Amino acid sequence: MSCPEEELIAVLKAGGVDLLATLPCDRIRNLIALADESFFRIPLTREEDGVGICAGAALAGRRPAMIVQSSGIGNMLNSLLSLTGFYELPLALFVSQRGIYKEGIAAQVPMGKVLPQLFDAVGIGYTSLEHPDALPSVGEELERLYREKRIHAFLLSPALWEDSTLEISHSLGRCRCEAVDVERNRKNPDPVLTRYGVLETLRPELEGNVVICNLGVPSKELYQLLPQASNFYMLGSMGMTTSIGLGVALSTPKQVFVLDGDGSLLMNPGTLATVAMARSGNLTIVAVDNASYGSTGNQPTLTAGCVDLELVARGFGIRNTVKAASREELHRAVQMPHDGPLFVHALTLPGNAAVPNIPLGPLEIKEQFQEFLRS
Ligand SMILES: Cc1ncc(C[n+]2csc(CCOP(=O)(O)OP(=O)(O)O)c2C)c(N)n1
Repeated sequence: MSCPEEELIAVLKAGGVDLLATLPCDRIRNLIALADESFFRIPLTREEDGVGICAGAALAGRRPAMIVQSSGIGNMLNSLLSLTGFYELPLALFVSQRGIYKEGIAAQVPMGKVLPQLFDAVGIGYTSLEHPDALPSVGEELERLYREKRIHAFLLSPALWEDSTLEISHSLGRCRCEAVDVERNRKNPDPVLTRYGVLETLRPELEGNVVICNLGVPSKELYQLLPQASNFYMLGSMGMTTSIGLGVALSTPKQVFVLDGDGSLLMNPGTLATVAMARSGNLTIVAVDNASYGSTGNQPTLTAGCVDLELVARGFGIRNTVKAASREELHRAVQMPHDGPLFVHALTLPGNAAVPNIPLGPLEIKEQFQEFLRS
């Protein structure tokens, strides 16, 4: 029996960690699920937010830690340096280091591989953990970093979990936030389709048009259903779907569809304000809201409880918004006449179709997409 996840949680407990801020990665889905049972855990919408929360907690005397993916470090760097490091506050970072071991997603390599050099360059100490035998050393380092009020990163190789016998059934968790009593502009229709069902339904409208698609399973599902040159499949850069779509819409007269996700939009909601300001009439954003981080194990996002993405879009100034759940509502929604950008809040059930990886590299995706734009 080997359970490095349980061992690591035990080390954190013994080290006095009393606040955990997390954003999921597929490789540490079991670790995060386990952490939920043992810690006061804050699920984040953006990794950088966790740096602020942990700084506040450290100011108040807590021993905070974060569990994130290597890509998330890119979102955190400025705050790590100009807040946590600058004020000499302690923070333990547990980083699922992608791109270094049996990596299936090429876009994980650029950030994951350079992480040690990056930490060297900015003066953040780190320990690479590749085997469960190394876990006991985490405790000593934890004690040191809280005593000396430093940031220290523990780089968790996917090899660490390779022989784990831990089995956790990933039933959809509940969002713990209180449902805020926002005045809803209309009743939310009940979801009936999964993300795949939404894409299947919208296939006739997407066909022949520019489609910018969210990373992870959404892009794989789109490729499976409608592999066309006018699709831009995101392979990384979570949070950028709508931003990319806006950039394209501002630069072509063609119709542009964005297929975004609730987790990704919550990572960069400010883009909706920019969309409202830019007023591109050729832009339709379909926010596929399955109330979860579907691609990394269905961990609930805050749309499961207190966030209504349509109200968020309206609040940022997008005037043409609509909710849709059924096939009929979806067709009607995307055909709605709109004089500025259109925001379709597609309420869906969680769940991923069993689809393979996209057999295209970034340059192939780019070149066929650019050729379509020139046509
Ligand atoms: C900066 C960053 N943090 C975390 C991840 C890991 N990650 C990849 S996809 C994903 C979930 C995206 O959720 P959502 O946008 O709701 O789409 P869904 O898969 O649910 O359709 C996460 C957390 C990442 N790729 N980049």
